Amino acid sequence: MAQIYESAVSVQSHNKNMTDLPRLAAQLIKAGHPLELMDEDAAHVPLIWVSAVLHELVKILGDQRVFVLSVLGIQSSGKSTMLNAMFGLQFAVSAGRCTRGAFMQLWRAKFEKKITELLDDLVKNMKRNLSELLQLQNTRENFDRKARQKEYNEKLFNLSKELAQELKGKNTD
Ligand SMILES: Nc1nc2c(ncn2[C@@H]2O[C@H](COP(=O)(O)OP(=O)(O)OP(=O)(O)O)[C@@H](O)[C@H]2O)c(=O)[nH]1
Ligand SMILES: [Mg+2]
Repeated sequence: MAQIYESAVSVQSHNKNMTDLPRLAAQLIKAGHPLELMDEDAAHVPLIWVSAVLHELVKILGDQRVFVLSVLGIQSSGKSTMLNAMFGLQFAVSAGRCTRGAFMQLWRAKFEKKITELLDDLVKNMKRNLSELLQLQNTRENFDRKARQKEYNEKLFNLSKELAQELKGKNTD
């Protein structure tokens, strides 16, 4: 499609079918199909085509935030495996080289929900940690109080013992 469109543009063709091509490609991208950004066999990036498709895609998507994540790496370094694992995509994975060129794919993410879930988890964890901390503090205070009470009782007992002995001594004098 890229070659046909760029040829048509180069001869200034205003054929409606030709000018419709980027819009059709943008619809395919929105439906989840990948777009070839670079044809590695020809070592060529069809800039006119890619720009026209992206322009149409922006029109279709409207005022939505689009984050771009680029993954570059040497052959068979696990780029596709990582993207598939992260986003549930279906890029071909193979021990030998399986991708030629560069592709882009649109992935719809519901970040708001994810952020809410993350925040909920964070708050839950924080609450759990805080209650564990309070429990620990209470146990320690309890323990300290008991230890202090025991110490006080022993002191009292010893003092009364000493007093009793002293009194006994005085009585026998
Ligand atoms: N041991 C190990 N193998 C991996 C890992 N990630 C991917 N692989 C394997 O490495 C091979 C290449 O993985 P791909 O995901 O196809 O690599 P790629 O970078 O997309 O390759 P090209 O698109 O051909 O450049 C596959 O056999 C994967 O199963 C990893 O973390 N550990
Ligand atoms: Mg790959």
